[in-house]
Amino acid sequence: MIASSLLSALALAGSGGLSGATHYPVEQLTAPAPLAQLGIQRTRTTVGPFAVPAMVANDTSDDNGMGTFQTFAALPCRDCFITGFSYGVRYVEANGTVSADEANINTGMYLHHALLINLNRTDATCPPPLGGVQRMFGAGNERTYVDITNNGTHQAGYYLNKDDVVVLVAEIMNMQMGSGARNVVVTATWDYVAASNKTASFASAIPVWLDIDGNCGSFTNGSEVAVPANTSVFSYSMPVPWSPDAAAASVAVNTTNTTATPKNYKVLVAASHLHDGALQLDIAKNGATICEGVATYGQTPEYISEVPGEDMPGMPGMSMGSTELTHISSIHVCNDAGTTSSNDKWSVTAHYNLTEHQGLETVNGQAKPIMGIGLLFLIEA
Ligand SMILES: [Cu+2]
Repeated sequence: MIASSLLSALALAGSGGLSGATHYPVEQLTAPAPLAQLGIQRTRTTVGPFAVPAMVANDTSDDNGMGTFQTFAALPCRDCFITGFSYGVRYVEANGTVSADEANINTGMYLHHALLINLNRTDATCPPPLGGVQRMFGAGNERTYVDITNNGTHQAGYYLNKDDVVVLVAEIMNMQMGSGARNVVVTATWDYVAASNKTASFASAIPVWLDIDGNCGSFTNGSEVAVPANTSVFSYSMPVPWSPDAAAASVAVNTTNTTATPKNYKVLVAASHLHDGALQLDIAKNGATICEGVATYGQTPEYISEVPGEDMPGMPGMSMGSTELTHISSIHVCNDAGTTSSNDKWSVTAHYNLTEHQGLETVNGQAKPIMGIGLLFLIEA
């Protein structure tokens, strides 16, 4: 709920009230060979510290333990193409250094979601005024790596202008009760290539947000949808499908060609964001599923939390032994998801089963709102 008001403020008033978090030194990483052969480099940027408040025992709100942060994003380059992206979260240790390991749910830190917003671009699915800024990339605790090139088989990326202003909005939850705020940083691993790169020529990719909460859901409700009261098994679809003709405006910004109205696109990537309790997100074109964003739980120990058992009779605080709770650790990403044209109708449907996979709950056991978001990257065909 907090993030939506921040997003709409960004859309309507710009970046005036933004705080400037520290941008830590950029780390050079090694891009895999198929990417490096195209001239693509890989770096990791780090922004923070952000103090995430602890959960409070008697706070039954959805936002108990939630910290919402917005700051200027640390960008890897200018006049360049971002070809791959993923988020991470790390702790800031007592001595001020950043932890080598990820901060994740096994140690009580949960990346609800993080978004990059380009203030100089318009959104493909949400019209202005709210969509007068562009949702550029987003993910949640699944920390999906999106590779627009599909391991070097496509020469395409998100073009970052010399003067684009990009804002990071992060919602991070501290699942530890009453332990005081913990400082974390948000990391971003970027694959990128300079526009002047001579090894290959890159096409400009358009991000497209498909949301069960509607085209402007991020701005109006933070894309959060309430869980139905009477069932734990349910599916939600986008209220109104989206057609690609609206994407023409975004293309024009990148190409300076303001008259052309492109009709055909390649869908290079289809990624998904879901909350715990989800089975999958179906991304559909004209009613036919193009990509099944299947959620997988607890693949590594970082994605498994310990839930304290019931108190022993007469011994408050002494639990009967904990149980393990698995959380979404990856969501399937579809590369090369076909083509699309102006008349196609795109939609997403999120399938949840809170009996099979426990969702996020408030301290008094109420189901928290869920999400279902598809993120496409298109290029002109
Ligand atoms: Cu989310």
